[in-house]
Amino acid sequence: MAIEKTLILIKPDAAKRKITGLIIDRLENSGFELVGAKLVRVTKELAEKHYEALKDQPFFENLIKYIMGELHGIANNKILALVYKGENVISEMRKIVGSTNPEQADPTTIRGAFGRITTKGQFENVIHASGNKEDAEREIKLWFKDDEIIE
Ligand code: DAT
Ligand code: MG
Repeated sequence: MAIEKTLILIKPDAAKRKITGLIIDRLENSGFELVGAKLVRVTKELAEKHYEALKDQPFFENLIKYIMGELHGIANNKILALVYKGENVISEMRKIVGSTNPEQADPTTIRGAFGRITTKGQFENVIHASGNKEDAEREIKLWFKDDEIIE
């Protein structure tokens, strides 16, 4: 069993709706160790790098606006970024987070409980969690400096 780290982002819809605490409560109840936490100003460059694998998708442009907080009027494009560590933390956090489509997500998951699809078709799924080991390593490097991870 591998000790891994995973990147979590509390997305702007969650910040706007003041459910950051509820979400962190669920993450913390997993028992995994928090090893990184900070507010990040999301530049267009950071957003596009984070979602680079999706650049050809029709929803890409709105996805960038979403993660930058521009769909929700978040001042200074800020977002809360967290890193959790532990055995199989990547897949275990994905279970807690739930499916990408919030309407298909199990209602006991974070996305199932708090996510929605707007009438314009925007997925508002309240949280990001790295999908696999490669993504997690790339994403943590993108969002955090080495000395901001405390372990
Ligand atoms: P996940 O966030 O579950 O890892 P992903 O990496 O495939 O999902 O996509 C990243 C984000 O892009 C996702 O959280 C919401 C958005 N997205 C994905 N598929 C979508 C779709 N079919 N329509 C609208 N937004 C979508
Ligand atoms: Mg993903």
